[in-house]
Amino acid sequence: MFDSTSDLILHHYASSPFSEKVRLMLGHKHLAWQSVNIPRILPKPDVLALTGGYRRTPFLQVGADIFCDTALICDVLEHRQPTPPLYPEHHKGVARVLAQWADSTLFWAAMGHNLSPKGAAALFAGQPPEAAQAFAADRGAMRGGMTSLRPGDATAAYRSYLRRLATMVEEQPFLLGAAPCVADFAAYHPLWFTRVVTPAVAGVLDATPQLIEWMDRMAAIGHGKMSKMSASDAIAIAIAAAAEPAPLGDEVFQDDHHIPLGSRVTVAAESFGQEPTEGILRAATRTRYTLEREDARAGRLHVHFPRIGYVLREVRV
Ligand SMILES: N[C@@H](CCC(=O)N[C@@H](CS)C(=O)NCC(=O)O)C(=O)O
Repeated sequence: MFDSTSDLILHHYASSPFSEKVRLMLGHKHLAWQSVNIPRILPKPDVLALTGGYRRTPFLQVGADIFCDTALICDVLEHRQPTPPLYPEHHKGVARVLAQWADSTLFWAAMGHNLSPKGAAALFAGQPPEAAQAFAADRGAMRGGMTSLRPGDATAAYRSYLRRLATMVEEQPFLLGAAPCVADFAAYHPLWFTRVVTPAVAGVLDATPQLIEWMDRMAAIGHGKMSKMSASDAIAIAIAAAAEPAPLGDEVFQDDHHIPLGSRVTVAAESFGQEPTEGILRAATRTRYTLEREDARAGRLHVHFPRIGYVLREVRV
């Protein structure tokens, strides 16, 4: 059922909710993958050697191709292994819209609750106070000018969202039907963080037992076949001559910014970790940007970003 080896390399860490989303999708598709453990906070020199600036977690590496953001990783996995699908035949639009809501609105309400003083204290219990301070400083800097929900408001919203999700699994095993789809993986990971990473505040789930049963069904999917890899081996794979970036498809160039292919550009997240990646714009399809960059340690790479949620700018020299 599983390949014994795989060129899919996921750079992630155990307690990262967005990484749990991808780990479960790899399991859903019965894929084998290599696991590179990355730091939770900056500095992340090995990450930046591959991404060129993007510091969020996780990202997927295939040879010299780097895929940033889990929404793009979903598309890459679907292309690689179409069955079982992430985008159900008759509900593609609603599945993507629900997933986007879960990855943003639901996620931030859940994290506001999870990292409330009680949750955060439990998370860092037994660690020196500097660990909690360093984490808070790192995430504070990532947030920049973003407005954050206050803990009580986050918990109130989270409870409402949990009830809404619960009604969706009253009469069917997964959010949109008999099988899990991209919306289930996106809605699951913030709740997984509550239940598994910050159990001190998991009482919020008790009011919706049918959602706990859905979470058990999601957890049972597993993580596929994972083997460990070091960051230096992943970088060596990127520089290996055989790992030139994959040829770009002949998808149509969609120019929404009046920036021609071949221009020097940056791409950065709209919010939360806006460190830019700079390179030459090699593709801008309907859904993604591809930048070519040369790294002193990792060689010539293609770094791919989704359009949605990212800012493309021309670098004027
Ligand atoms: N939209 C991004 C969000 C990724 C994200 O926010 N990840 C969190 C961890 S789960 C993060 O990057 N935290 C800071 C870090 O790991 O450096 C995605 O879908 O990949």
